[in-house]
Amino acid sequence: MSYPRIVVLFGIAISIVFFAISTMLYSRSSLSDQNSSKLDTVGGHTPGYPILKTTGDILDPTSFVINPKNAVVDPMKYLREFNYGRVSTSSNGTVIRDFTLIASDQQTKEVSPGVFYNVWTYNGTIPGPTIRATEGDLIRITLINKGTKFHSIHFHGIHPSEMDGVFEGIAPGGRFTYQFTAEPFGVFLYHCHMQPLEEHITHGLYGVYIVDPKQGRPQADEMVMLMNGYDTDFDTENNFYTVNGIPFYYMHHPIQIEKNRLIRIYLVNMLEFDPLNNFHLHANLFNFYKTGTKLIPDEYTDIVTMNQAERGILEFSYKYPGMYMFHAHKTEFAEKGWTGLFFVKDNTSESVNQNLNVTSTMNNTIYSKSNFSNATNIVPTGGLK
Ligand SMILES: [Cu+2]
Repeated sequence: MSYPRIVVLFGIAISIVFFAISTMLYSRSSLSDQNSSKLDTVGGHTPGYPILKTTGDILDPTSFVINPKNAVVDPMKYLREFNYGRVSTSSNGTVIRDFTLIASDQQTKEVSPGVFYNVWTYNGTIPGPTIRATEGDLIRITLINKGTKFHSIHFHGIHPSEMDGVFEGIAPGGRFTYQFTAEPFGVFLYHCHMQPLEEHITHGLYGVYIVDPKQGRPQADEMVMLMNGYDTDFDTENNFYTVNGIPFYYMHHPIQIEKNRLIRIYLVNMLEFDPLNNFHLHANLFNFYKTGTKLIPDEYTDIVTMNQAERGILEFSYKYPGMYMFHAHKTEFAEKGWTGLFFVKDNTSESVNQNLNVTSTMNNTIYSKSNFSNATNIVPTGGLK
């Protein structure tokens, strides 16, 4: 046997032994790792599944520290704030409601802790103020454009062509008064309709418009929820998803409601770029009134899915006290901010669930109402109930 041949055979033998030993060691370490805590931390997922990719987005921030002055909105105030306008009556008895909306497009606001974004707003907030009237009222909305681009307001509902806010843009420095009768009753939206449309919408020029039926609806704890998103890196995909303007806000500040009390949510989907969005309620079901244009519910369910601009009214009450989640049942949206909590209180026994209110007490000081009322850039529409 020649010398080189011995070297080759010896090399092969060494390789086989090395392979056998390493295979044995690998399988041993795999087994032992299943019992160690090492793999438990892989993206929070079961070993073997891909690690959660965030494309650099911030997921639920553990310390929620937006300075209220920098925030796009105070979500707790927005939740139950309905603007009824400056009210007067015409000679024939028609109720007239006057509103003022100021469009701006040069502010930079914090949409998630540490993430600043050029917001375009009506009256300084995203979403813009909720406008509310009763069917048959005459609505007059004066838009003052304090921005640098053409803007308009396009209302959903029934009105003449020239009040549709589509063909005539309001120039920077200009103003225009939209005037129409509130009809029919239901939940609607308004938004800027200037081109490029997706740019004007994704930057924040939208809000909710509610028309009440003449006979009213049953007494309830009423709230508005508008679903949106923010594309903070301008790739026409959203990086953050929210209900009422700030990701995860209601996770850190649960919405307090009472046991057995009727809750009514006016829900609107304004999400740009993603074709669908939805709302799922935990441990409960709700009556759903599509577009709110009928007094008989269309569905009794725990989830409703909407395309952009779709909306409806949800009615429910909680039978048991405690903390309940609501969120988009599109996991990506939920994990990027569209998640919140209801804290159902049993007023008949105050002590129940005191210890459940952990997350809300944690951050109340940072986001207190008094801090928000000091914010100077929020413009009144001219009428709160
Ligand atoms: Cu616009």
